[in-house]
Amino acid sequence: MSSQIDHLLDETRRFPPSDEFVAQSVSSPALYESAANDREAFWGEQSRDLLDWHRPFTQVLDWSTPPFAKWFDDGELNVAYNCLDRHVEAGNGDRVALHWEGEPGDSRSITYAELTEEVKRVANVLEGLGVGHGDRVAIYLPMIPEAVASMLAVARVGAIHSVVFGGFSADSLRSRIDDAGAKLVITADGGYRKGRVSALKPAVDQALADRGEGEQQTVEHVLVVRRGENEVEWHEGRDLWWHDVVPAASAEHTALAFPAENPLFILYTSGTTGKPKGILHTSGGYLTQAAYSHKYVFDLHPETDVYWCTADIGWITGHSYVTYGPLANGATQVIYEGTPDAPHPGRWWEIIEKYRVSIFYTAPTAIRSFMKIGRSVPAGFDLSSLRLLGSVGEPINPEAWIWYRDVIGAGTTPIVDTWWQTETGAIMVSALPGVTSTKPGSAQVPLPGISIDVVDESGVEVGTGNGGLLVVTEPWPSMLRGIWGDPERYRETYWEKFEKQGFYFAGDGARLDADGDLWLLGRVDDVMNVSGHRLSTAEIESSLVAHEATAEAAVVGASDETTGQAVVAFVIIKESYLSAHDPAGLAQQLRVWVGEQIGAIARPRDVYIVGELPKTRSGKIMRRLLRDVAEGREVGDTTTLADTAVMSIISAQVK
Ligand code: 6R9
Repeated sequence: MSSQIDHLLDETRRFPPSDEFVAQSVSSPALYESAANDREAFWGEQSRDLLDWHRPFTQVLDWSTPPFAKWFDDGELNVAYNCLDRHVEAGNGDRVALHWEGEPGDSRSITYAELTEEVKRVANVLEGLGVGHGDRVAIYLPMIPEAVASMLAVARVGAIHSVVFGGFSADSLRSRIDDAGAKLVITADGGYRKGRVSALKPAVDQALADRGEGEQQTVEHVLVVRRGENEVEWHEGRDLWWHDVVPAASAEHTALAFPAENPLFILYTSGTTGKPKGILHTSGGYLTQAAYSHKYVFDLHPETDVYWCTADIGWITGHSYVTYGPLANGATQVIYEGTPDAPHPGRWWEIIEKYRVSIFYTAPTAIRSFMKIGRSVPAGFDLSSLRLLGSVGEPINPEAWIWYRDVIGAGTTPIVDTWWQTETGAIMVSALPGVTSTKPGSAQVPLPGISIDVVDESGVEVGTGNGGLLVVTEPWPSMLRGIWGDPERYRETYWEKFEKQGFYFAGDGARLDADGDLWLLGRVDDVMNVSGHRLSTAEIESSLVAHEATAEAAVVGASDETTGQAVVAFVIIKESYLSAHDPAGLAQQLRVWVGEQIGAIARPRDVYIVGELPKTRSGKIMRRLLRDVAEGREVGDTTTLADTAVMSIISAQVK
């Protein structure tokens, strides 16, 4: 690891923005100066500049009871009004909000006026179903315009959405519905993925079925969009077709003002334990930083740019950089339903050509998989509309960075590598494309108004040239406000480690180079990053041991050329199972099992059946050693193992 880091830190290539780019850029060095002068005043100005407040705030930040922050606390606003109505009122109703492209090639372009009207109708439907202020709504939809409209309608009535990625299983959906106590689920019959319809409604039916004793069924209705036209079961009285109720609803709906700290959404993410955390975000601060970062990091010119972020709304990137940031800024954007390679490997480039996309934001894992296919595929399309590229989700290696710039960006576009998390709500570290000379592989500098440091275990700054832990040293507007239903876990997970200093602990390792630029080095906890998605080792282990064959399981994230990390599992099978069953094919069965239990993204790349697991004397599994095996390396120091022979046995079994 450390020789690899040294190699990275030798990176000397610099890419200053062109004079033309600087001349037209919305950002300037003055932004840094003004934030440095008075951080809170800066955020107050940004918020007033970027948003419409029904009732202006008089105080920017209340940090009197850390780690529970309040931003713009006495202000009132409506988040959906800020993303929709005000653009129509300003005369931009005819501007396209969404160019939607379905996987099979059907498409729809929806203006701000049309989207506003649709959201008003949906808001009326929600209120008609008794969904209002503070209620929770689960959204389990493919990437279709109704997904964005649903989020905004929930926000409009002051309710709280919990979007669950459509690739998650019925079990994962069920636990999220139950944890949030959702009253309504919005779903679709199915959506297109990889050239065929993948059903969604059956997973909702399953998630809502079989409530055991003591389990409460909070869901009253299921609103179903017709998309896949696949056959679905129907629960009279509970289920409603979107196309029956939404067009019939009134298109008049007044957006009420809600307090700045009104909860906006819960989004579940993996932690170090098996139970996903419901990250809670609120309204005014979240929308301020989503809009601010979207404007300055992507150098947005809403009248002329066509922006495309490839993230699904099931992830935080889809929340902040598909729904809230772009729409608050009145941007025109593309959303795409399907996979990058359906029906052909040039699909994304075809979409960029079709809509003349100018700003493109995606993940390193996608870039690396395109690199594998080769430059001849993108070369077949006209990508000359692109003027800015972004990256998110995991470190982007310099090779992929250079390929992205050369092959997709014609060797001229700036690249912004954006570091942030579900918990931070919006981008925290990134170049500003009209200001910063970019450096391949480094996320570089905190945004104006954000304070980041790299410290050692005791919270002392490590200084340039050294590695340590990434911390955020001052509260920021879009910071999480807590973990749904578990304030203690919030404090423990993020604030306890540096309680004395009052730093937020991000869980990432980082290093500052001689220029003071940040290099992200991956998670320091038991969280893996597969294709930019966070997965917990504990959650997959608990799924594996839930299988009748498994006695014990250990999961590690092993480096993978395409996906960044891949899930590799080591499993001990029960004697009793072996005496009654043939173990052939069991590894494959376990892979499928995890996919069914959690979702396809959690399916292990490899499952190794082993006789023992490496443990310390206190019984802690030494995942570091298993990672050595999974990555085909010489196994490291085994002296703290209870049984030092165990690693050579495992290595032999894996080969
Ligand atoms: C936005 C998002 C957060 C974790 C984070 C870190 C990794 C995200 C990164 C990056 C290096 C970047 N991460 N962006 N690492 N460079 N530009 O991905 O949120 O799904 O919560 O994941 O992803 O490890 O802690 P989330």
